[in-house]
Amino acid sequence: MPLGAMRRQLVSKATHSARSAVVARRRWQSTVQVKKVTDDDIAQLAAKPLHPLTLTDLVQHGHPPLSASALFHSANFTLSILPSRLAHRIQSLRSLPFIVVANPHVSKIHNNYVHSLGTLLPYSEKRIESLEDEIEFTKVMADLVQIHSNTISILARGFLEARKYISPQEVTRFLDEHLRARIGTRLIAEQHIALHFSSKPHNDLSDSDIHDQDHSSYIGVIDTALKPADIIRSCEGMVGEICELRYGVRPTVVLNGEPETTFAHVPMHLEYIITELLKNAFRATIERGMEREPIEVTIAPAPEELNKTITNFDQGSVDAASESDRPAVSASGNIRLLERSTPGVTIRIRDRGGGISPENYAKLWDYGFTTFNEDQIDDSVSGGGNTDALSAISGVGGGSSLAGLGYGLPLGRAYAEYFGGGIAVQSLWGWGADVYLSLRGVGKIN
Ligand code: ADP
Ligand code: K
Ligand code: MG
Repeated sequence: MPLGAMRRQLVSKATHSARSAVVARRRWQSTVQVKKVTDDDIAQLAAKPLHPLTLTDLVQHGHPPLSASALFHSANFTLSILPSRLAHRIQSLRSLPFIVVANPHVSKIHNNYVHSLGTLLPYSEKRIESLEDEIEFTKVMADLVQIHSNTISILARGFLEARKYISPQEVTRFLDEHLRARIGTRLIAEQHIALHFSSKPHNDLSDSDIHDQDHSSYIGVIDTALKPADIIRSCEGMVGEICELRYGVRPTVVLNGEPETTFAHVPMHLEYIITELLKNAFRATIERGMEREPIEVTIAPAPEELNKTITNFDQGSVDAASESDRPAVSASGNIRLLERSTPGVTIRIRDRGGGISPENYAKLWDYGFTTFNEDQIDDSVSGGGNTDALSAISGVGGGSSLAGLGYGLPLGRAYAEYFGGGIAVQSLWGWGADVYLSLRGVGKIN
């Protein structure tokens, strides 16, 4: 098909009525081919050395809109690293105690990985060099992102059901590796999808659109001028809504420090972390009946010298080899954009919710550790309500519950550490908690 016709077809697919969008999406998903995955396939792929993801990988194709050849390059790069990553995850799931893998929820996740590998295998022998293939491949990426979107709540349910057969420490060890690797895999797939939709061939771009894209702060899923204050305000609204709907009260947030700060990061990641930290602070505040005391959020840009280099790995993941510092950006066109922002930021969230007991403090980072008990929070507000741990889980992802999974802190820290940041919790038992979230700008170069 000539390029112009292809472009028109895609644009009409992407922009027309909701009805045709639904039809298009259904067709989009149902056309993904799946090949049978053998144990040999898995063993061979898992034997390959893993490519540790770096920022350079994500921005190497240059600033959008990408040309067709840069887009093919992105697809081939993505294709060169995903199959072995998936194979490693499958092996890691298979090495859990048998009775745990046999749990229907854990086994569903295992099967999802096998399915995703099966959708990639048909491509493993060829290079993507035509727009047709690239479109098909992007469908595979969309399928991959979609099928794994509920992984966390499903695994949480599985491990909760299997808790007699596996210790909290073993669960934490497995999930720390698994969920960190998942962050990288999703990032690679989502980056290709984002670059696809903002590329020249797949967009009916006029000259002025191209001009707009050149001035956009986005490179795929990375916002090179991300403003934490905006994310904090929108997460405050969302978490406040949950409080209001479920408990009839809404703590407030006072934002201070340097709210104008911007830096380069992945907005989806910051949003996840801030939501979890605010949920914790709001919950503690409500349980203590301290809504009159605002939660104080301070934004402090990191001093220049703190962020000389950028490293960006699947940290904590045993199968991702550590790598020495690499330059952040090789694609020269991106350097100008990346330098506009500060090298990093620390955000302190201070609440008057009573802090954390010394006994619980040691368990904060265990996946599944929670003190959430909906009755308690209901009692401290108005009374009523009765929810067990399993039904609280259904709130995850949808975000309709303030807590309950016990995954907020450890997973939040995994996201923060992914690009070299971290989370530290200080507790003044009987008074309140200070949570320090530090993040490095993913694009700072020297
Ligand atoms: P969850 O919120 O689902 O319980 P988290 O990992 O987010 O899981 O937090 C684990 C536990 O840490 C909470 O149940 C709570 O006991 C404690 N915690 C976290 N943040 C705070 C805070 N700001 N104040 C008091 N306790 C906290
Ligand atoms: K926890
Ligand atoms: Mg929480």
